[in-house]
Amino acid sequence: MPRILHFGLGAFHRAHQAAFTQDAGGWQIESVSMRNPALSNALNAAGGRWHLVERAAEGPRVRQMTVIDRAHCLATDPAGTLARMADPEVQVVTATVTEKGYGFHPTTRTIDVDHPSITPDLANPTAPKGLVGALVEGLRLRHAAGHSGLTVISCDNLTGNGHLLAGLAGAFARLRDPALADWIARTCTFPDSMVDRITPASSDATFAAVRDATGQDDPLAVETEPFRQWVIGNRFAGPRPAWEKAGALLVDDVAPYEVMKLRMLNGSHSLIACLGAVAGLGAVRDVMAVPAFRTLVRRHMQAAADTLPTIPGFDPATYAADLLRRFENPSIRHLCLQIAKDGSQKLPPRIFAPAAEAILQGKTADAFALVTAVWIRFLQGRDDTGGPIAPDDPLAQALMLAASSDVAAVAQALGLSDRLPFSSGDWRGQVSGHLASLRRMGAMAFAEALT
Ligand code: CS2
Repeated sequence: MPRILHFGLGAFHRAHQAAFTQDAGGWQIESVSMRNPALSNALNAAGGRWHLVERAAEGPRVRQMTVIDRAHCLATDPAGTLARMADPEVQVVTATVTEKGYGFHPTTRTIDVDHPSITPDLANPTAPKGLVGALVEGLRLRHAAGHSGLTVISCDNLTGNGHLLAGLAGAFARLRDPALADWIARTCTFPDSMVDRITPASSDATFAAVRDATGQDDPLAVETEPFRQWVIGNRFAGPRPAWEKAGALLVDDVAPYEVMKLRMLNGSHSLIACLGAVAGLGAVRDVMAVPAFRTLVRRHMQAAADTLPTIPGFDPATYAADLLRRFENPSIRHLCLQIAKDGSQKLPPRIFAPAAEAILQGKTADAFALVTAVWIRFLQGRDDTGGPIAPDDPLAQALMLAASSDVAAVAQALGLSDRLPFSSGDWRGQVSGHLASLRRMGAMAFAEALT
């Protein structure tokens, strides 16, 4: 049976690509945990099965998932895992390793050879730990075995994710062997893809929902919302699952969908998450229940929509109304701290890119200055009641230090001082203004004063 090899065995993969693939039928997935052998072992012990809880406002629907038939761990078994890429049954590779798992320079989006997910793999390329090194080693084995190229699909929230990954894999391969890089460029494709399904980390409530519905304890259970969307660039190197049967959209150009989702959904999510953390609220739905916060979120969506290209058949107002409903879903407890994690990696495509475009077009970018201020306020490490906040971010230390100084210091810590929007003094002034008000008034009064 044709197979997908997937890198990144987290909850999002088990809620999104796995569900689309199971519903499309005809393909199986082998999934790779990047670091954690306990997860791959547990999944293998369960025969690859887990329960997916889809939480509609009316109540949960619990599904048995069977599409993964084997799991691997890259860290503990790199050779066994990557040998799978040399099996002709494997025709598609997918990946969810989060933004920080790629290893690119924030300004040029080219390979960063000093990045923790790249450097060790260049030194030890046959036992890679990161996505890019793993892809290149797997493709090297495939090429040596004389098989055709593969389709590699990034499913992370990055602008031009496929294009980005193609560039990184190509550059990494070139550093190892230019002939391999040429073969990859000739025979493999890296379509862009836009993925969407809100998937909170599993909790006791997830396990209780499975127990109530099935009488079974399933520590591998994952919960998610009913909504799901997958838009994939129609550029395959070989056979592919009939994902359109499961509702995926195969299109020539994913870019407009990607920016729409990153700016309207993910950008609003980052605002909600940081507002919630600063105001001492736990989950997205709690933030949405505060009228002044909801108004700020609605306005942010409007500002984000104003930066988008037109997509035929797409109505930003309907999309925004649907997003507000999804964020308000009373049966999903999506923690602010989960979304606020890794802001240094998430804000560039969600907030800084639309801000830069708005400034270049001579339009206001104040909505994006506001989110940036709330994020910096979050990085200051104390909520409005004085309770501690511990930002989880690869740049946490430098950012927290910078956040106690000013926006220019934050730009420097990000390596983005010379780039729009940070290079605009007016925009930095807007961020500083919002930041001062947030500190003086607290997030709640700040939002009320603006609405
Ligand atoms: C969220 C996303 O954690 C985050 O940064 O914004 O994971 C979001 O829930 C998904 O992209 C929804 O598809």
